[in-house]
Amino acid sequence: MAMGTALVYDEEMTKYKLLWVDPACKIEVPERLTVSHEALVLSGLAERCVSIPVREATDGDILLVHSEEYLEAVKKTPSLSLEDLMTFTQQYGDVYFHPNIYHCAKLAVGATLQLVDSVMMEKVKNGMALVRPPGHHSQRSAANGFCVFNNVAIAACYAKKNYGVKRVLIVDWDVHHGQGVQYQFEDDPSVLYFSWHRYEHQSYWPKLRESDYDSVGKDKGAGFNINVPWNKVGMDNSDYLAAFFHVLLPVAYEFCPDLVLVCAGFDSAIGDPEGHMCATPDIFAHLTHLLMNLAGGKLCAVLEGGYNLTSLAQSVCQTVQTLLGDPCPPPKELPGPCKSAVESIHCVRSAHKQYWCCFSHAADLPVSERSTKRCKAEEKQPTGVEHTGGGVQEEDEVKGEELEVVWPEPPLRPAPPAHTVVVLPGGEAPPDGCKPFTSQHTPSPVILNRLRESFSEGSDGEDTLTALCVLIDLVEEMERNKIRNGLALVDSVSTAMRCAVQHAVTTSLTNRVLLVCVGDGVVPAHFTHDGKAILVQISAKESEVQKSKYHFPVYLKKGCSDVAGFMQTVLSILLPLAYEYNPSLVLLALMPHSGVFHDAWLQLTGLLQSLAHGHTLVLMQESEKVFVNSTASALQGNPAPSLGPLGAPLPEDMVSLERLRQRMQQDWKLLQNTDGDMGTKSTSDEHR
Ligand code: FKS
Ligand code: ZN
Repeated sequence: MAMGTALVYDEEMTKYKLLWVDPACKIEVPERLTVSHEALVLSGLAERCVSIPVREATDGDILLVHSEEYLEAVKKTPSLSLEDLMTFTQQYGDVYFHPNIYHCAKLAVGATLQLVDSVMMEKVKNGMALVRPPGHHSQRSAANGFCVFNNVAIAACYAKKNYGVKRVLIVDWDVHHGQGVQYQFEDDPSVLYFSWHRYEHQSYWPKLRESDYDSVGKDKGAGFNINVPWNKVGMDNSDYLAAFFHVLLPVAYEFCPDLVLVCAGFDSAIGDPEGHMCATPDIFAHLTHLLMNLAGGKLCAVLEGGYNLTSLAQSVCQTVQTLLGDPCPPPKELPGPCKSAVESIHCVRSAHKQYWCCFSHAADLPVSERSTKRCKAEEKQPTGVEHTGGGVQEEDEVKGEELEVVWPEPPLRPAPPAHTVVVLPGGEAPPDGCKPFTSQHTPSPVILNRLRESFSEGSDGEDTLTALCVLIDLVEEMERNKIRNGLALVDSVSTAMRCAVQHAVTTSLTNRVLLVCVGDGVVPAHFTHDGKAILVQISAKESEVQKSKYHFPVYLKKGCSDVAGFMQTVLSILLPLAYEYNPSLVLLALMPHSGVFHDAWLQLTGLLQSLAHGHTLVLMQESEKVFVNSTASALQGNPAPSLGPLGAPLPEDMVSLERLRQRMQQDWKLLQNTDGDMGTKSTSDEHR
């Protein structure tokens, strides 16, 4: 399995800048790259990466996306006079040229392709390229929005051509719409493009009609272009996560990419003078992590925008640190998506329901909404707007100085000294990279007594007790951050789980336990009454009734053996719930004969690692031994294998999941994906 994280960077790409006065371009400065790189060096992250040299892209590389005429025109720019550079620049929107930009643009493409090569040849697992100029606005024959060549679009074509990659997912989390990427792959079903962007009903740059949610792609590519327009500024961590849980991730898993490319712009983070959004830099740890189990972990992040140098540098570090495998910082205070975000998410899901099984039961838009949206846009926008989006004059900034936004520095993300330990029945060798856990502490008499009372019935009482003491010690070592993950093979999952959760909720260190049970079996639900634990059980047992707002019995007709239904549950119910709950410990139980598809279980295990500082204790029944090695590998951060393109979940499962989601969304706001009163409310311009 490929290991390591690539970092592709060359200082040469700082050697061009704006040579004249242009308010639209003054934010795109060389320091964007130097501060990002310096932050990686100072934090010690750079030296943990595999440093990969850049190269110049060849004409052949560039021609994968751009026209010969355009390439020839850009080739001439190094020898133009200042005046001629200005004139050349004027034919495009919001971009500037410099005598050295052609060289840098070739390096930016080349850096991106070097990254793709390293990942595809399995020299590394994943990586990031820090580049200038950015790429996602540039088009076949046009520079636009600081972009000269479309780095990521070229990379997608290159990977298809050179490595036989069948499906590429491009995730554009930059705050601007990468219309250049959209145009390139509009009719191409082999490249799925997802972009969220500040839109404000088409009043924000590049002000394009085709950036709205109803541009879904054309011809064979219909359904493979996904736009999430943000119609208000101030979108925050909840809004971004909701878009991932309810739009991107279900589609991405259904699509099943062989490679994930990220247009990693950080102008979508707080403090950015362009984006005016409120998501904090640590959210990029989560966005990154949530993508890291797709495509067998093959993920290439390529810098696009980001203009607040502090926010940019922090966000770059969060991204790289996650690629390296350090535990994610728990995201605090997730109040759920704002009304406007829910409305956008609802619109996208409904526009795409005919293309993706995961949306087949998404609510339709009210008829009124479909038409008003279009009217709003058409009133504002006279016909004949240029495709490049550069034709419309920007309103001058009349506000004067921007208010300074402050936010706390992202927390450190220390990795515990031991990564993953195992408790196996006598004599079994631990899986690769895992230490056997040896109990060092004897529980206090109080705890021992409690254990005796609750667990030592039956003939092998003392043996059970000893085994449970080991488990308790393991939980405590995890709480003390001495150990990140544990895996225990036990003779009764139910008992072990009851014991571990009881201990965890009665010690002062752990205040919230997320219990995830895969398969049928009796599970202790009484811990969920006061919210100290939350229980999600995915099973084929219909009878379960919900006992509290902390109890989620998920019934699937074929139980966990239906991969599509299982993943739908994980992505759109379990993850949003888990993020909102923000557990300090995750207990993941594999019940006997759960029937869960091996790789789907590994996906679940991998995905849950972004919670609770990466602390997961997996309990499995001895009969499920075949899962030990692969589960240990997933706990160690190795990407889970791809599931293959997912089919449709059973319609009756979709209906019951939707019913559960609706019932719980009052208590759990991150479960919201449908605007109940869309089209019936009049004006509320507040963000919340
Ligand atoms: C000034 C208007 C500036 C141009 C915005 C370009 C954004 C570029 C970017 C990229 F990633 F390409 F760098 N309008 N008020 O951030 O999307
Ligand atoms: Zn941007």
